[in-house]
Order: sequence, then C-alpha cells, then structure tokens
Amino acid sequence: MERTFAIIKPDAVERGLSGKIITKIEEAGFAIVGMKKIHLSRAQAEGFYYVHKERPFFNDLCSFMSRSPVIVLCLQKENAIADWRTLMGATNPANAEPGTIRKEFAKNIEENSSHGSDAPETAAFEIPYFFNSFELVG
Ligand code: YYY
Ligand code: MG
Repeated sequence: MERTFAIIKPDAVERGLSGKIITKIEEAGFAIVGMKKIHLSRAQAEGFYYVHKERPFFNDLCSFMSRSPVIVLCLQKENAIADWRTLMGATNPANAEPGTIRKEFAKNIEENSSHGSDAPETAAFEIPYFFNSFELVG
C-alpha cells in the first residue's frame, strides 16, 4: 500500500466542488486516511511550494493557495501516487483527459482544482507537512 498527498484547491472549495471530488476519490478505490479543511497562510503556501520558488508563477500560485480554505487529504491504495496523478489529469486542464478532475473542474492552469504528490520523496515531505501521526487512520 502506498500513500499520497492531495489538496482540493481554493477554486474548487469556493465553487462547492469538494463533495464531487471526494466521491471521485472514493469511487477510484482510494482510502482516505487523513482529511481536514484549513486556510493556508501565505508563508505556509510558500513553504509547501518551495521547490517552485524560482518559477515565474510562484507568487501568484502562493496568493491563490492562501486566498481561501483548502481540503488536504492523505490517500492510500496500491500505486496511490501515480493513480492520483492520473485521476487529477494534466496540470493544464486544456491538456487533461476527459473524466479527470482537472478536465471537469479546473478553471485554468493556475486554478486547477487539485494537487497531488509527484513522487515518493515528495509524498514523504508533503504528508507530514500537514498531518501528524494521530491524524492518519487506517
Ligand atoms: O504537479 P502539478 O500541480 O501538476 O504541477 P507543477 O508543475 O508541480 O506546478 C504546481 C502548480 O503551479 C500547478 O498545479 C499550477 C501552478 N502552475 C502555474 O500556475 N503555471 C504554470 N505554468 C505551471 C504551474
Ligand atoms: Mg507538482
């Protein structure tokens, strides 16, 4: 069993899409082992996305991620990291496959409704950035 880290981003929470996205997660066979709603500070968003700090989109991305609440999740299944990336779809919704979260819900490449860890090392940083061991069950 593998664990990955997911975020339902501000654009999706604002539009009342959390339930639809959580349904997709459960129907795809993920176990939700951690979930909570939080409002990231700007500094917390910057810390989470520090790998992108030199990128031109970094400031706008951190403003977006801290403008309103998000839902953070720890998801578990076999091949969870790759399978969650597949269910999310491409970063740019214009390139996302039909049926993916980003194709169905994302507004644009920045406000793209969801986040997923891209590798085991990334998940190993991202999960404990948001959850302590008591908050992960199952
Ligand atoms: O992992 P993923 O979210 O699919 O994309 P990343 O390349 O890690 O970029 C993180 C985040 O940054 C992306 O979800 C939206 C935003 N972003 C952007 O606003 N403009 C870009 N050209 C690339 C990424
Ligand atoms: Mg990424």
